Amino acid sequence: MSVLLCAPAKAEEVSFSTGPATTINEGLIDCGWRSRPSAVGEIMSDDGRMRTVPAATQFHSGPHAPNLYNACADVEPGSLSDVDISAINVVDAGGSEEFVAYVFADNYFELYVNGVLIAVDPVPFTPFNSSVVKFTANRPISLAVMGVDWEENLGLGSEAGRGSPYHPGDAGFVMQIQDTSGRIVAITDTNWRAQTFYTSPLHDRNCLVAHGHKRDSSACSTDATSDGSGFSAAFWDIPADWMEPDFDDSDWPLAVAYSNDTVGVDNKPGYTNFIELFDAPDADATFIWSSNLVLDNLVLMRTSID
Ligand SMILES: [Ca+2]
Ligand SMILES: [Ca+2]
Ligand SMILES: [Ca+2]
Repeated sequence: MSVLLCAPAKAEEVSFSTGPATTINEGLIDCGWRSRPSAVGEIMSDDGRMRTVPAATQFHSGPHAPNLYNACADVEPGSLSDVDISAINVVDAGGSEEFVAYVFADNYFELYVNGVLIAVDPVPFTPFNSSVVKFTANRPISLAVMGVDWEENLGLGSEAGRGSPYHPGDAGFVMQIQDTSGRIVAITDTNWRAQTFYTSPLHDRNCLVAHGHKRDSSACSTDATSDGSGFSAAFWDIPADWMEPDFDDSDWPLAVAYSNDTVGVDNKPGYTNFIELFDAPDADATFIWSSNLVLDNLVLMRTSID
């Protein structure tokens, strides 16, 4: 048999869907009035593939990250000094050196260390929470993060807000990692790689520039509307081994940094109560994401620690 006769599937090819997804889960958690429902949907893209929106996650199978701040769990310390870090369980990522990671995601993250899933965000959508994850691993350490900007209008990348039923929200991911001496060994910065795999809403598909690893939606509208029900979404297949230490991410774009003001954290105590971590003066972790903080809703990010 000749494989040359078969055109190889182009893994980086974009496919589109139109309109709302079908809800398959009304909400991964229930946090009452304080929370937007973290619903999950499915929609068929034009290539005949069923897509899970905003993302297929391991929320039910992965280890939930311990809380730094989580109003859903009534964990609301006023500062780091009110948190007993020594009581946090240590996850084994296949090594002996111990580390602690502090994480804030808008809205959801899954964290892999050396290919091992060590933490999933316990609050997929809102209220905004933060996490503290202790793990053991051997250097060099590969870090791989799935970031998801959750959505209320499934498949349409938007939620009710600011006077519109179809307001496209923004995203962002920030993390700081220390060793046992308290030395900061990793922060989110523009040395990371970041690639989008789900971009929505697209008022007009032609605004998207998609060639191979270039996925540029900067020409696309981010305006809220009164009716976004007919908008499109763009999908790219996620490589099965994207979280592995030896995955080649050299074709992915570098992460883009976003300011606290742009992400809008000033009213989020899961962040502001811990600025000595997230805005450490000697090593200020910055919010990172792909090139479009608003429209790119499932972004994979990678870096490594020597
Ligand atoms: Ca969250
Ligand atoms: Ca910062
Ligand atoms: Ca968004």
